[in-house]
Amino acid sequence: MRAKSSKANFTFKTKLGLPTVFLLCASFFLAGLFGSTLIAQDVSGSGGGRARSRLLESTKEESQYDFLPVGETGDDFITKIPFQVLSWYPRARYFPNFATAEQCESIISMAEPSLRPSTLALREGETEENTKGIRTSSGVFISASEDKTGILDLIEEKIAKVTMLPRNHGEAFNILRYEVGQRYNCHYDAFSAAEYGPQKSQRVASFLLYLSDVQEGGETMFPFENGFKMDGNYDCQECIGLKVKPRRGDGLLFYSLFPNGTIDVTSLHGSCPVIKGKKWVATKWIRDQEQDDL
Ligand SMILES: O=C(O)CCC(=O)C(=O)O
Repeated sequence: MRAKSSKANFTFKTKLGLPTVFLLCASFFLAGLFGSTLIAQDVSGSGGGRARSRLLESTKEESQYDFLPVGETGDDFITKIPFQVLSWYPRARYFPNFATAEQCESIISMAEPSLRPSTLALREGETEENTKGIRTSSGVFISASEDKTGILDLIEEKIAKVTMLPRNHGEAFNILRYEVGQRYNCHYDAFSAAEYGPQKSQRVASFLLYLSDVQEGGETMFPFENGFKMDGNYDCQECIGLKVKPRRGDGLLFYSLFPNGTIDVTSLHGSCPVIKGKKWVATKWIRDQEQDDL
């Protein structure tokens, strides 16, 4: 057997000649190198490793799934939106690459000329004066219908898909910019009747779309995550608990209410001060009732 195979090799080399074999090997090597470079360019040309998964999201996997008949408002395709569960207390999910870099840039350009100092919903006895310093960002409200580019419309539709909360329950996007030292102290997005009086509707969930990376600081923090520090001895300035680092295009969803409609106390959250860089984020609050200000 051994002798036979070495004879076969010998015949192959002598028929083609050593220079031809060398040329063939070299061309296979070059073809492989060229091909892999092309593939790598395709990935990095759209923004590196994270961009690759962006290309894969929301794809229609027609061959992989056996589709069911859909209702009037259903989709005849499968949507893939990757997520990571960050916590059950509060119910928080993270969505890498929820929006593209271009979409984020466009939202920033739309918002930047109209920014004003951010405001707060005031409790009884609170005034603008005595709440100064709690929320120091600038912001502007923009609804999807005001955005002629259609980007906020797409984002809003995607948020509705991941929350399964109807689009018309959402407030307009609040686009926020935090500069160095700016923050939002710990607070609830839901309004307790005891503190804010009776409400026409209640905030159920919040979706934050990070429009920029932040070099240092600026995390969204949940100091009471899983009941931690809930004895009242916490200092929001410490920036503790579950911290979500802003990365351009990523999304964060959390629920302020339990399924029974009561406020989840572990949903207390805030924005750590930006230490280096700038933070841009688009917040969408989603309520239990339709919103008529859209
Ligand atoms: O900027 C953040 O990370 C948090 C924003 C926030 O808490 C809010 O807008 O209610």
